[in-house]
Amino acid sequence: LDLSVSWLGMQMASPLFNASGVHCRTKEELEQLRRSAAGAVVTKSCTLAPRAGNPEPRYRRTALGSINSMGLPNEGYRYYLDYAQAYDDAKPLFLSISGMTLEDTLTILAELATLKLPCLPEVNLSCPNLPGKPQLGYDFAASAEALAAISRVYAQPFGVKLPPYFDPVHFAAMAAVLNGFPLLRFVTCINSVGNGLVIDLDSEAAVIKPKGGLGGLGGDYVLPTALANVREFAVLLADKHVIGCGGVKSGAEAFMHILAGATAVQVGTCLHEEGVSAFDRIEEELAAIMQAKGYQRLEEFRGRLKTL
Ligand code: RRO
Repeated sequence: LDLSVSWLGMQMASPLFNASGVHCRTKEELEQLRRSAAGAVVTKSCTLAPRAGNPEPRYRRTALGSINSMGLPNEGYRYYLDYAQAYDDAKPLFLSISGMTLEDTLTILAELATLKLPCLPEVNLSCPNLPGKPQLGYDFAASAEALAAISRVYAQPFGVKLPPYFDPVHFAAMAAVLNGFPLLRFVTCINSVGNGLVIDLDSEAAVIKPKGGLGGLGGDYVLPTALANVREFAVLLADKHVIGCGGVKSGAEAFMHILAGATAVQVGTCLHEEGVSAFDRIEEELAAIMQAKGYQRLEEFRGRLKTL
């Protein structure tokens, strides 16, 4: 049985890796991912300057997943460039970038372009948790302008992290934008489902402090939305890769993401709750499902979703 994935010239021993934001803020956490069974590593989204993020509590586990309004706490982009500079491992490394403005993102990418670092950028178009700042991915014209500017300063392959979309018209509109940029080689679907409200019945209170309790949902809440986004973009972006993210907590959901068309699959909420041993467990479960179904390689079922 072979769980390996080859894409964009990279080799992954497993299709599973962390979702940006989870277990990847510090070098210690990144090293734990590098040494784990994960097939790749992606860093916490970075900004020009280090950020403390939003006031706590800002993450809560719930029965069906998680809600967060972290507010982009990170060590500043130079910290992650340092990590990438010292990185010496065959396991692919992705650098997530989420400037507070487009100019900041361009500054980071322009610097990255001058360095020959062993990492691929995942530009975050979808942070839902910055008070007063909309998710860029929901503004198609602004996304097109951002991608044009990115392509000018960074003439190398890159990817974007997208927010969830909820209407076929929006899938088509965003796909038309994305297909205009040949250096855009992958999209990661989905970021958290933004601005949910989890209420604690006993205390009659929100469970996180920022934004009056609003935060991004992950886990079981989002699996069908994530699968729909993976499926639609896998069909609409025929010569790009889709990385699945959302609701993966066992081999079953990983299999579904790949069936929907995902090249590789990220784990967020479950990794946050379980730690890096989640990768060993989910890989074993995925292998067992493939074994039971008679599949030996991921290509044998990737994108082969049946419709009725
Ligand atoms: O840091 C966050 O609050 C955060 C980010 Br940047 C993101 O892209 N998605 C998310 O759920 N939280």
